[in-house]
Amino acid sequence: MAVGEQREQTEVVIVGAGPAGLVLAHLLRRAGIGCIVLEDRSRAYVEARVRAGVLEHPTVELLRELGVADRLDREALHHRGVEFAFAGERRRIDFLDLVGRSITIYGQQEVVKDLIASWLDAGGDLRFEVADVRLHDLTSAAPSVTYRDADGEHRISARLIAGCDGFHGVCRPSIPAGQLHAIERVYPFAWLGILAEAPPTTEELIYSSHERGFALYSMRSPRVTRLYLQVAPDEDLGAWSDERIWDELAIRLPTTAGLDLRRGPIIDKAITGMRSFVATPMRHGSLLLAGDAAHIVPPTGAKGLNLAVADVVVLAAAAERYLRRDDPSGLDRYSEVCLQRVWRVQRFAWRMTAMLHRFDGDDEFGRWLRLAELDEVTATPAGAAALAESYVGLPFATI
Ligand code: RFL
Ligand code: PHB
Repeated sequence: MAVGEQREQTEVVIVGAGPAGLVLAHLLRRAGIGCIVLEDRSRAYVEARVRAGVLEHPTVELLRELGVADRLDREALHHRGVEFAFAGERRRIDFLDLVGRSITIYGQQEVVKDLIASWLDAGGDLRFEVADVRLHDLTSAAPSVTYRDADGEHRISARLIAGCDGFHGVCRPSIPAGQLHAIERVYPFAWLGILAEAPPTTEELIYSSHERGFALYSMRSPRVTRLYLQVAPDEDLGAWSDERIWDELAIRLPTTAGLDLRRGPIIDKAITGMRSFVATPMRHGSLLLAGDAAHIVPPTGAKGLNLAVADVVVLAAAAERYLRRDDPSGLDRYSEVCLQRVWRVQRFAWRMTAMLHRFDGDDEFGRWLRLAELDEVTATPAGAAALAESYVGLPFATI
């Protein structure tokens, strides 16, 4: 133990204040379980990080149950379907008609802001800008987490540690080599995403499959559009002036069918690589991985945030059983229960990705197969219902 180290104790240390860590903190508070959340970035940084926008039905219901959906209920957009554009046509599928549920459009950073505000207002312990987070003695009876801040060195002893620190965090790499198996597929393209101060001119999202590559028309509010273009995996963002981005979007999106692609100031611009990744098992001793720390899905399925929330629902139930009833059976089943959903969602996100993107080197046969698949999911009731069921979100698992 380091000299001058400040020591504390809690029931659960949560590493990471993204959607997984913050929703978990609220779930644990509801169960009366003590926790401390550690975040290496500043509050301003995490509240400004632009990412997801599509919330599944079960995610929204949970945010309501947790009492953090007042602003969402006032400001979010509710979409009852999505459109697919391909082969010069636009076809819509209506989730509400097909499966009786719909989706909600509300920016991830808005969800994060609401979760943080409510957590701190009620006196929750959330420490920003902590440095050098390390996990210790994960398979012993006395695990702990150390970190540094302006006050010096800290050690928090806990019963459980929740690794909610995203794909590039420290929790997954803390598991010894040989104890974790990683399964990965990296796609030969990336997404260039922009946020623009331009009012959307259609009501729903448009997933467009074009011979020059995929494009997605999405939005955040009645004043802000969110748009994506498929680009090369090593694309240079500097090569994309605002004008070039708008011109390319105008080519790939079906602007002749009533979509007026209004241009406006671009307020965020970034390139994101595309991968599918699963780390298994999702538990090592007292460490439970959740969200992007354990798995990544390509964004075409709009699932990463929702999957992170689904994990922590299971994690909270398992933790409660262990900490309140001294029953470790939930912890023992945690990985298996989460991975069942993870693989279903992986399959859905992979399928959306394969169906909608241009693959360099693909032959004519492959291109026709993709069009046939788009036809099937937009023109047959069974095909559309299967897609709708996955898109709006499976019910949460119980443990
Ligand atoms: P996050 O959000 O990455 O949060 C992890 C947090 O941990 C912090 N951290 C650490 N803290 C302490 N110590 C350390 N050593 C730490 N290292 C990291 C980080 O600063 C951060 O605050 O993971 P989480 O909570 O698992 O949430 C996952 C989601 O963020 C992610 O899956 C989604 O954004 C994915 N995603 C989408 N998901 C959806 O459900 N619907 C969508 O429409 C959707 N669209 C998207 C997306 C992701 C995208 N990008 C940019 C990857 C669109 C895009 C373009
Ligand atoms: C978004 O609005 O950011 C968004 C929508 C649908 C996706 C991915 C991202 O599949």
